[in-house]
Amino acid sequence: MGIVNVTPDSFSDGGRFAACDAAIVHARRLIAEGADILDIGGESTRPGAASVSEAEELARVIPAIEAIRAESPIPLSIDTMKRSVARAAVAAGAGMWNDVTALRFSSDSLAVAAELGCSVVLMHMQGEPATMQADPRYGDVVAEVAAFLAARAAAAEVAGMARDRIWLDPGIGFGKTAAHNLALLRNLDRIVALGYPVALGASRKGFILALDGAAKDPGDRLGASLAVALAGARAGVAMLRVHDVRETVQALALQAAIDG
Ligand code: HH2
Repeated sequence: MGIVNVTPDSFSDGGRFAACDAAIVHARRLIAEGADILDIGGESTRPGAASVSEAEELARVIPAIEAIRAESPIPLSIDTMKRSVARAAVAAGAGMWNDVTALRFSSDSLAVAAELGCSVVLMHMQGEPATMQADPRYGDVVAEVAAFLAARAAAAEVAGMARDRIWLDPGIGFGKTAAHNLALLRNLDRIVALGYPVALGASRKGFILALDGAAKDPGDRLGASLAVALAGARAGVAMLRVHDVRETVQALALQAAIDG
């Protein structure tokens, strides 16, 4: 899964159109590099990130989804907490709703996802993006994340979602210390054992700094991101959410060739 962010604030002098244009160019590149699916997001969930209004988020992601859909059949995912954005994105051609709140943001998110009939990614997060990294605590992080994901998957099935459309994600970096993230990465098989396809997003994330203090620039975290991708694939993770598609595809191909 290649990451496409449509966030105008990340471009020094760009407006909405510039961000959409840049997102389409970026999407073309990720498709050429071998992405199987693109995750389109219009709101950063970075620790401390400001939230974005519904109108603004729609204005960012829908034109990008329509433009990519017009030129490529690649599966698309919408990365949003908002059911209205998910609804519009599915109408524009997205087939997956990736929700970092595991469909808890609105009381009827589960029902909307069931109605849309799309695939969903249910991710674990402790707290909220603005404050989640302040002081994350767990008794047993792996057991608690697994129990949360199992409960959300069960709730999704009760709401009417087909089991094979439900993906689980341990939420690396979402209300977790570096030690919590490493414990989850060491025990991915326990998330896989829940019986749903598992997605993993660790690409360029901040916990890598705990192992390489010099990697202050996220673009400097490729080696660690590839290490996590390979470990995830070995543990049975079915979808890797990454920035560096070509390098990840290459690393996975080599691992598969070695494994025979
Ligand atoms: N991480 C981010 C956003 N969405 N979705 C899933 N399923 N899993 C993740 O780990 C995940 C996610 C992180 O978002 P952000 O910090 O905004 O940066 P970027 O989108 O560039 O990764």
